[in-house]
Amino acid sequence: MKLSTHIKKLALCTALAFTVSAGVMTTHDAEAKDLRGWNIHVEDYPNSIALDAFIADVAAKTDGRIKGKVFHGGVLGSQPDAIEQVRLGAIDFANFNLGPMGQVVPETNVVSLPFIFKSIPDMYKVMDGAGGAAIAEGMAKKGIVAIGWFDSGARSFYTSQRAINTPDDVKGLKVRVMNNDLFVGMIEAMGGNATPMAFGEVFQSLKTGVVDGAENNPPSYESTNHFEVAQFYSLSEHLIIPECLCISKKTWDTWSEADQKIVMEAGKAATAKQRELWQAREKASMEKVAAGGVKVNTIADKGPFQDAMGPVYDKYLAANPEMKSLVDLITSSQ
Ligand code: BDP
Repeated sequence: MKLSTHIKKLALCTALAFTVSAGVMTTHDAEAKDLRGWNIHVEDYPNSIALDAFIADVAAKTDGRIKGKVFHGGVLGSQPDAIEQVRLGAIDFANFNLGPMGQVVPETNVVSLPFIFKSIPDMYKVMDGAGGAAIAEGMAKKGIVAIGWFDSGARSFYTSQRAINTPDDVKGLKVRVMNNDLFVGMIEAMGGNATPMAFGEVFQSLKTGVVDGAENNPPSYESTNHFEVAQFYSLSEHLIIPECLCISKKTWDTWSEADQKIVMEAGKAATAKQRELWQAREKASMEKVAAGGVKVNTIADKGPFQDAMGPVYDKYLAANPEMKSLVDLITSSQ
C-alpha cells in the first residue's frame, strides 16, 4: 500500500478512535487490516503461545489500530520462503530460528557456528547485549526488524539405529539439517551425510529411512513426534541458536513512532513469556519422550565434538573474514 494511503488510513483511525473515546461509536477498528503472523510450530508450543499473546497485546494497546492473526503449523510455507515474504511485507511478523536466515542475513550465521555459546545463560547475555544488537542491525538492513530473542534451547542428535557418543558415531549416517551450508559442513566434519530439508518433511523421512537421524531441541523433538521414529536422543548440545520475534520492515515503517514503541514493548513482554514457558516445556518434553520409550544418553565429554568443529570455523572465517570481529565479540563476552 502507498505511504500516502496509509497516512490517510492512520488519520482516519485516529479520528475514529477519538469518536469512540467520546462514546459515540462502538467499533473503531473496521479500517485496520489483519496482520499475518508466520509460525512453524503447533499451537501449544511456547513460541506459539507467546506470538498469540504478542499480537493480542498489541491490538489491546493500540485500540485495534494494529491487530492480526498468527498462522501456526507452517501453513504459510517453509521458513526460507517465509523470510522472503517478511522482507516483501506479504507476511507482517514471524518467529524465525536464526539458523536458516544465514543465506539472507550474514550476521546471523555467527550464531549457527557449533558450540559458539557455552551455555543458555551465555546466549541470553550475548543476545541481550552488543552481539544481539549487531545481529539485529544486519537483519534491519535486509528488511527484518527484530524486537525480541526467543530461547530455542540446545540442539542434540536423535537417531533411529544407535546412540551417538563420539563424533565417529556420526560417520556414515544420513542426518537431516536445517537449510544452511554451515550445518552441512558440521555433519560432514564428522563424516556424516547431511540432508537439508524442511521441518515439516522430517517425520516422514525418519519414518521411511530417507534419513537416519536429525537434530533438535527437546520441545521440537517431542512436539513433532520425531521421538516416535528416532528413539536414541544423544545430548550433544552442539548448537544453541536463538530465534527472533520479528516484524517486516515494510509493515513497521507504516506505523507511528508511538505505535512502534507499543509493538516493541509488547515484543519484550512476549519474549519474557516465551523464555519462561520454554524452560517448563523443555522439562515436560524430556519427560514425555522418556515415557515414550526414548533412550537418552548424556555426553560427558563434548571435547571431541568441539575439536571436530575446528575445520567448520576455519572454513567459515576464511570465506567471511568480516565476521571475525563479531565471532570474537561473542566468544569474549562469555
Ligand atoms: C526448531 C525451530 C524451528 C525450525 C526447526 C527445524 O524452532 O524454527 O524450523 O527447529 O529444525 O527448533 O527446522
